[in-house]
Amino acid sequence: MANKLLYPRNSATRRVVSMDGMWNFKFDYKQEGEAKDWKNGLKDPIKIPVPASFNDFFVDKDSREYAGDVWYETKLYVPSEWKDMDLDIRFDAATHFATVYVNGVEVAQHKGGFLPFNANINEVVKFDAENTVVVKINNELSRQTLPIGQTITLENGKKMVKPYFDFFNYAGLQRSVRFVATPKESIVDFTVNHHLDGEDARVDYLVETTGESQVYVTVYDEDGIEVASAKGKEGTILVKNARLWNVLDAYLYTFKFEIKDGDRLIDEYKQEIGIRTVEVKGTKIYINNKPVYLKGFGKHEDSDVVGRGFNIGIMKRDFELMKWIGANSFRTSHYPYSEEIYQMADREGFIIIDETPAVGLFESLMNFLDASKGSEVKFFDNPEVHKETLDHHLQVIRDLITRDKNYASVCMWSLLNEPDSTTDSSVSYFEALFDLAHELDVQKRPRTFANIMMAPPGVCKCSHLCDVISLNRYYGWYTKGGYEMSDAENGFRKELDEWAKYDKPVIFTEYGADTYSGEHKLPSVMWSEEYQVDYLDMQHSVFDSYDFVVGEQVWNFADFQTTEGIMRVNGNKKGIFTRNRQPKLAAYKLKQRWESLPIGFKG
Ligand code: BDP
Repeated sequence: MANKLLYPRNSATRRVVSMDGMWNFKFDYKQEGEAKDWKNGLKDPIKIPVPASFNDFFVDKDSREYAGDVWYETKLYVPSEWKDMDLDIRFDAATHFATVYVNGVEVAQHKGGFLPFNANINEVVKFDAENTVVVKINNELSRQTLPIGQTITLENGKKMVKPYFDFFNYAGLQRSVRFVATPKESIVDFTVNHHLDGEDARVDYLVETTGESQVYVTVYDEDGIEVASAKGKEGTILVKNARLWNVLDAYLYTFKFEIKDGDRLIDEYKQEIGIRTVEVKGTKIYINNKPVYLKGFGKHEDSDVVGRGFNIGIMKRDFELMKWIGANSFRTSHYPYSEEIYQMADREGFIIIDETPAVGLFESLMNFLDASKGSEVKFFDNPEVHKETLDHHLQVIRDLITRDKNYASVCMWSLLNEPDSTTDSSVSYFEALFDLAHELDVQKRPRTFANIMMAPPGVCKCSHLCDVISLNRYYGWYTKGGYEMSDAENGFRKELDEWAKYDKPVIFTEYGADTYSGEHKLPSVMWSEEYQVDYLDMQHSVFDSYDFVVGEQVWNFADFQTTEGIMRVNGNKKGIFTRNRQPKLAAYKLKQRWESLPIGFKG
């Protein structure tokens, strides 16, 4: 039985109650929460908002940098009307480990900070009464967590995380929490796969339920008119004259799934679904049999004050900016994003490269910056990586595909970001990931991973596994920046000449230059807004000379928070927009370029 990951929705048979708001909260500095039974409730707590990262609310550094357990608590009132239903608390995410207690009893444990899980409370719930919900969350990093990092203890006894990645290790209940009541016999999951047939579409579907009663599927168009229907847990629906989901021209049908016993409705679940196909042929990517060129960004879920907390206003602004600038795609670098973002991408017609949280798979005793110097490159030589880390990675892929498979916007899976793909020991690890993604995804979407600069053709041992090759490249920034830019360009072209031999589509999932907003200089110098423009011009002239380069996603959409260090000025400044979502000079240049490139560029 699939993990219950359907997005929580009210329907004729289902009840969803938001648990977002102010929760009680405590740092567990002395690691005493277990011994003192905080699972029963918190004494002298402070208040904290959910959803949000806890880090940036506080004015002291110990709170912001805190590593270890934190405890959240709230009350949940459950009416007895729902006593015959299946009762779950649905966490959209809890970063990175969570243990959930209801009325003092442990009801769930979950590893991984960016995918949903349920805590079933059937056995412990008190009806017509307040239930105490306590969540213990741990944000420590290790070689077995995704993302990867280290947790050290300072001489003063305080713990500190050392991420092997370039974004702040925000944590807490960063996404919504909901109480969900579903019928005992219910729809657990469904999967759709699309085929185009002239003007029509055939949609294969599979519905998973907890019982044996009859399943019905009805499809409605955007005007609410019924256009097709079918009966049974598995089958094919014919949608005549189908209006397809196209890039920046989305169309969403509503699929209604029902379980019925005669006329009695047992369960109902509705979801908007875009009908489209995705395919790779030769060096091109096709959506609905038409070649597409990807324009857009690597992003982060990151904003002022709430950190990585889902922020519906920031989401709206980001989509408006992406439309303004002429983008058509983004990568969920470097972890699966909040589900609302995929729903918005479905509605707006954006292509998503959906990434796992597998970042930092590079051996380094220091941090991300050392890793990127390639000082030590033996991550996959470590046997334990092939057990616990791989097991977790495979579980993340299972949950990611279960959660996101039906979104039309999701057109590619990115299984890792900048791993050490240069050793023989990496190959079997990668094969396991690529095989699993292929097996689980009925739509057989292209698989990729974001390749790091130190793994060029001939050195990378895993690129052959990719359906699309994704490159993160910084010629003219990390190598040969400034007046050496012409040499950078030559090196860049030499590398691309080698990738040509793979005969696969190549996209750039990262290229960018740190740019301090408001810093101007003519002629340009590195870090100035003018330099970001010069840098992008060079990159684009290179991309445009290679027919197999079919996508460009600038690093990054906006400035974002990182760990402090000598390479970062209160965060990474490669944004085309500032952290508060205002344009830098390069935004206008990109807008000019992207508005002039047709969707089928190089097709
Ligand atoms: C790449 C990483 C990304 C970093 C970026 C950078 O994939 O997370 O933020 O470089 O250095 O190595 O800006």
